[in-house]
Amino acid sequence: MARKGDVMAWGSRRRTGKSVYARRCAFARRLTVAMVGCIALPAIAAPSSDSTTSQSIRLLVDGKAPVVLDRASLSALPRASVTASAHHEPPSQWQGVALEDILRKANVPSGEQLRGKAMTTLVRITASDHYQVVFTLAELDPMLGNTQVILADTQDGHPLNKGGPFRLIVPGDKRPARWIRSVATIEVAQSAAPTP
Ligand SMILES: Nc1nc2c(c(=O)[nH]1)N[C@H]1C(S)=C(S)[C@@H](COP(=O)(O)O)O[C@H]1N2
Ligand SMILES: [Mo]
Repeated sequence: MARKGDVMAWGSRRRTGKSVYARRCAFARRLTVAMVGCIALPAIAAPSSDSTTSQSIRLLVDGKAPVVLDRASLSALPRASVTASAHHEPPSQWQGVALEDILRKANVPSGEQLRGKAMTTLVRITASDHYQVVFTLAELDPMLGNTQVILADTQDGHPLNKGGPFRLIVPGDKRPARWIRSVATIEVAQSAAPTP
C-alpha cells in the first residue's frame, strides 16, 4: 500500500509545475551534456593513451619490494638508440634505455657472475593489457646472448603515440611479437626447478 501511495504521490508531483514535455526536454539536454562529457573528458585528460596505461613501470626482482621506474629515474640511465622497423613499416629511430642497464641498476647477476642457478633466471614483461613476454637473463646478458632490447620512450624524436609511454624494441626478433607496448611491469624471477 505504501508503495502504491508513493507512486501516486510521485505522479501527482509530475502533474504540477513544468509540463511533462518540458521536463523530458530538460532531461534530454542533461543526458546529452553528460554523454558528451563522458566521451570528451578522458580524451582531454589522456590524449594518446588509454586509461589503464601506466606512466611508470614496476620493477620486481625475485620477490623483493617493487622499485618504481618513472621518467625521472629512467633519465638517470644512459640513453640508448636503435633504428628498426616492425612488420613492413619504414624504419624508425627508437630511443630509450637498454633493458640491460635497468637490470644492472637492479643488481641482477651479469657477466662472470651469471652462472649456476642464475642461468635459469627469467625476465618477464607485462603490459597494461596483460600481454606478457619473457626473456632469459642469459639471452640478454652482454657476455652470453647479448640480445639488444631497448625500453623505448620516443619514436623518431616524439613520445610514443600508440602503446606508450614505454615499449620494448627487440630489433633482432624477426616478428615484433616481443615489442611489447604499454609496459607496466618488469619481473626478474628464478625458474630453477629441483633437480630430479
Ligand atoms: N601490449 C601489447 N603489446 C604487443 C602486443 C599486444 O597484444 N599487446 N602484440 C604484439 C604483437 S604479436 C605484434 S606483431 C606487435 C604489433 O605491433 P604493431 O601494432 O606496432 O604492428 O606488437 C606486439 N606488442
Ligand atoms: Mo603479432
